[in-house]
Amino acid sequence: MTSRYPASPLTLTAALLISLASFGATAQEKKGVTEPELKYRAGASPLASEPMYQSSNPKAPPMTQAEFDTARKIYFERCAGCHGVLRKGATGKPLTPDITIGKGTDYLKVFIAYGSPAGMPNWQTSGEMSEKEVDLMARYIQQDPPMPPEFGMEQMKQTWKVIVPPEQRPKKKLNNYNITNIFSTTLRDTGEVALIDGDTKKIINIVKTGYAVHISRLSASGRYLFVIGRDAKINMIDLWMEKPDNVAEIRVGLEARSVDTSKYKGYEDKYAIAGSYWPPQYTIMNGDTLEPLKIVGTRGMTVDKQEFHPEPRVASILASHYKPEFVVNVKETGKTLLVDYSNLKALKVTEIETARFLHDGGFDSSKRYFMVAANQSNKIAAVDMKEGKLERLIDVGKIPHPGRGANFTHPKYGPVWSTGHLGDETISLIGTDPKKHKDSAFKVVQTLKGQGGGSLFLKSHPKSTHLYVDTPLNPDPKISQSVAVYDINNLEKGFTVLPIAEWAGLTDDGAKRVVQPEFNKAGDEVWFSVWSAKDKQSALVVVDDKTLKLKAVIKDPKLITPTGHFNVHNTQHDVY
Ligand code: DHE
Repeated sequence: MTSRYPASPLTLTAALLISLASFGATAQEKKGVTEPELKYRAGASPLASEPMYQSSNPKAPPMTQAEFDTARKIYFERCAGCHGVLRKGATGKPLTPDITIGKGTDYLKVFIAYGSPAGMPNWQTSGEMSEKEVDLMARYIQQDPPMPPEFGMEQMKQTWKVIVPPEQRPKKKLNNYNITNIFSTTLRDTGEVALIDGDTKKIINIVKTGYAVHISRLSASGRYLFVIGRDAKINMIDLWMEKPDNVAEIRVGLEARSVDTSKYKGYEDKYAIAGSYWPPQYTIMNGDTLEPLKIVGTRGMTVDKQEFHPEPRVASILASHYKPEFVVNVKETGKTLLVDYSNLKALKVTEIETARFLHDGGFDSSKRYFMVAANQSNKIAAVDMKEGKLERLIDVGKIPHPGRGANFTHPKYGPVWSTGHLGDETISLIGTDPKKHKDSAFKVVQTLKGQGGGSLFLKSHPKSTHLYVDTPLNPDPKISQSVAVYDINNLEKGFTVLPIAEWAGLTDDGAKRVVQPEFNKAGDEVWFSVWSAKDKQSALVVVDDKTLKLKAVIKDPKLITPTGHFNVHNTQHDVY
């Protein structure tokens, strides 16, 4: 980030600057905020274009309707990710009128223009907002927050389409693909996924999905692929078709990130579930048509201060293998819900107190323990899926970001689950075997030093002796364009760097961020996305896991902004 300190015509007083520090954060916090963290949180919300009602607060400074609408759009594109839709505060501070009116327009203008030590970007001095826009935003955040519309059963049904009804779908697999080794690759900025044959490395189909598509998950049988976009659109793709394609779709809200399907014995392919950011709720659907069956709101009290939160977003969702339950992680309230789907008419939900702000996570190798990052608390919560209780909250590095994490057998501590961090260069290894390795269970048994902060995902495989750690959000291109690989049997040796972006051989000057290691089914090769902007070339790079040498580069003009990729077998069986 560029300097946050004044060199510009804004009228400041020393008093304003001093009080700014108290509104924003302590000097100590400043040290910890890194560019990657800011970049990662400041995603644009699809809510910007939703109609919203403006109520006027007589105490707030005046705004015309046109000014209000412009400011609202800017707010949802730039600010809502951190401060929340209703400005109640998420990873950013609360900005409700009871706080902002007291601060006044001049104070707020300084805050927006120069940023704060706690991580508020310096919108004006960085050139991202004009002085006029800063003034607009300072007045806007003193108005009552406009409320996006709710999205209930009626709205969902209006968007629900069964493109190919179950009775007209193939009775057996109609193609010759080895579907268990297909990869579903997110093409983020085109709103598509590329289905790639893992054996031949050829693109099978590019399937239209939701806006800024986010993740893919599999049905228990491995036949259906579910994809969710940030606009809360779910696409259901049938891998048995001659050319796998959409068979059903629905929108479950206005903004979302997570989807999964029922995995427990007897409920295979029966239900799908998706969580939304807005409205704050989760929806259980029929597993072969996406018909919405049950919507449950997540508004409620926070785990720590036990205060009401009006918009607790649903972060990761995973299906238990132990019971007919979905694990639903509610970000702002810091609660992990175990939702028993065996009787939707008498839904039983076990509410486990974990920590704020829950984000991503996955199972340990036995699948008994669910390990989830409470990223702003710098903790991992281990939840026992068998007993339905919190096993332990574990302190890790700064802003853990595991994806689903990586499991492997540590030569000394036995089975461990691991996470990298956005905010520092460490990788925390946590023991997960309370039977044979009681002393190290649910403790950080070893901390590895990685290439740097800005890590999003790491991966291993039961057949591999390597751990791969990406760092796509590190500000140093050398680090963001390569991955670190550790030899699991010789962790003391440190890591080897693989120059993945260089191996891709791209000729333009794109960002080439290397993101998300993902193994093939056999566990003998690892795929990476080399992610550049929409108008630049991107690629996928495949590495031989034994030799750590380049095996293949997949390039195609249609592979625009590839980010996450999901191998059918590994995603279906939670192998990571
Ligand atoms: Fe993600 C998983 C939310 C930005 C790629 N991301 C998740 C999950 C959540 C989430 C809640 C867990 C889903 C689950 O398991 O059910 N992601 C968010 C955000 O709110 C955030 C920070 C900002 C935003 O505006 O969306 C965000 N995510 C990104 C990206 O910028 C990434 C790197 C590129 C992209 O495609 O958008 C990205 N997120 C991913 C991927 C996963 C993911 C690849 C799945 C990891 C896995 O192994 O399962």
